[in-house]
Amino acid sequence: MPADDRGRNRPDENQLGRRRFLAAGAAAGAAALAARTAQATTDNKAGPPAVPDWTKQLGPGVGDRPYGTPSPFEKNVVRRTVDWLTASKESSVSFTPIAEQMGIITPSGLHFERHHAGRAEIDPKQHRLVVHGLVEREMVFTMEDIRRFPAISVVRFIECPANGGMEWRGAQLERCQYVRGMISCSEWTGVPLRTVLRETGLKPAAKWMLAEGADAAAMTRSVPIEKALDDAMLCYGQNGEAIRPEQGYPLRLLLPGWEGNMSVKWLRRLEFGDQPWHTREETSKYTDLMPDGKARQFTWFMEANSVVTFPSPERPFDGKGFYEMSGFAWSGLGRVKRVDVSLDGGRNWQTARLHDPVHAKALTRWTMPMRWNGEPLLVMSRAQDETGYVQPSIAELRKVRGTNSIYHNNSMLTWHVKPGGEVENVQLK
Ligand SMILES: Nc1nc2c(c(=O)[nH]1)N[C@H]1C(S)=C(S)[C@@H](COP(=O)(O)O)O[C@H]1N2
Ligand SMILES: [Mo]
Repeated sequence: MPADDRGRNRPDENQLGRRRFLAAGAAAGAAALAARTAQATTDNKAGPPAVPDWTKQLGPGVGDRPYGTPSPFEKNVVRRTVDWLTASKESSVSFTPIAEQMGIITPSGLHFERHHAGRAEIDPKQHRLVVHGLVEREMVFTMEDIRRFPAISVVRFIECPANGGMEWRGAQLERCQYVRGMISCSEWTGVPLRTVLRETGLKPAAKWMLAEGADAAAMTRSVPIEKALDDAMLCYGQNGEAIRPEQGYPLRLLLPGWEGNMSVKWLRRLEFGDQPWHTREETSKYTDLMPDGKARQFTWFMEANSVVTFPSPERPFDGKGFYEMSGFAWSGLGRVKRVDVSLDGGRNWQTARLHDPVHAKALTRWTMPMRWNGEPLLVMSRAQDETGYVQPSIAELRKVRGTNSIYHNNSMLTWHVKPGGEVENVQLK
């Protein structure tokens, strides 16, 4: 891993407060910090009292960039792929850099991508959504029709159920981006599906809905009618602008809290029927092979999960001292109620602080102040949601699920912090 890829993190003296730093009796730490500050002053040709180049000349004018992009100094905060994971770029996945994400909203350009047949590039004027089958009135909607319905916006995550799927048999990936980065969280705008279904009507026999994408995969999934009428949405907006092509422009189905696979992108068809279709994506894929050789089908919910994003393999500690540990927790069944953090591999636990807002079925930010004295740590986080469900350990999950599965590995991760501050992904027995 290149050194500039590690995103080293420094303790921020302003955030922690110099007084608290001293009050805690960290005299040695304070001396080191003072020395570092003095060094920074002599080394730095740009900070005060020096006058840097960018202060001496006019900057590029307004309108220079009609659509803004991040600073070039943030060039390492990007989606990444794992070469050996997939056979082709068209059927592949890129991971969100969750360790570098701030707050709970994933920037649209960093939303993870999972395409089965590449990204469809769709002209919204040509795009249609057909609703047919067991409805009172079969209808075809243009994008303009869909945008005329009363709109809502909600903050929700999308998570591929294969998130963590490479680690059923052991830890093997050295970035939390790869270990848990098949999740992103956006503010989605669109119309509740039930509003649109009021126009088409539903026949009493309609118990299932088939959603189909307009991409070359024509991806299809069966959705029970209860979910379609509950919080399913037809989305055309993402984080304040039109949904990105990678996320299904111009129209995607959103099934909050359920397998990302079911949130069909580039949505073109909804068919209503009296039973599920048993498509490829719900038979040969997205089923869970159990220890007895049988496969569980229709395991729709994304259960409570969490990750420590700092410290993490890509964001190690830089010296002893005070730090604010941080991470995410989420649950597809509602709100995160509590996150506990252990520094000793699960022997002792402390409850982390959850940051507002805590949305249902959304990434929730947690933090925990700590002091690191250079001792090795086994850092873990454990999420609990409002249903009372507690995130399992990998050992507990294996007892029930064995190791044949790909999907739905929501077990706790363990980061081994070494004396130098580097962080390694490990699994406890
Ligand atoms: N039409 C279509 N919809 C799709 C897919 C696809 O390949 N085609 N991939 C699915 C999978 S497996 C996941 S996990 C999510 C990923 O959404 P994202 O690419 O916006 O992150 O979209 C789902 N919807
Ligand atoms: Mo997926």
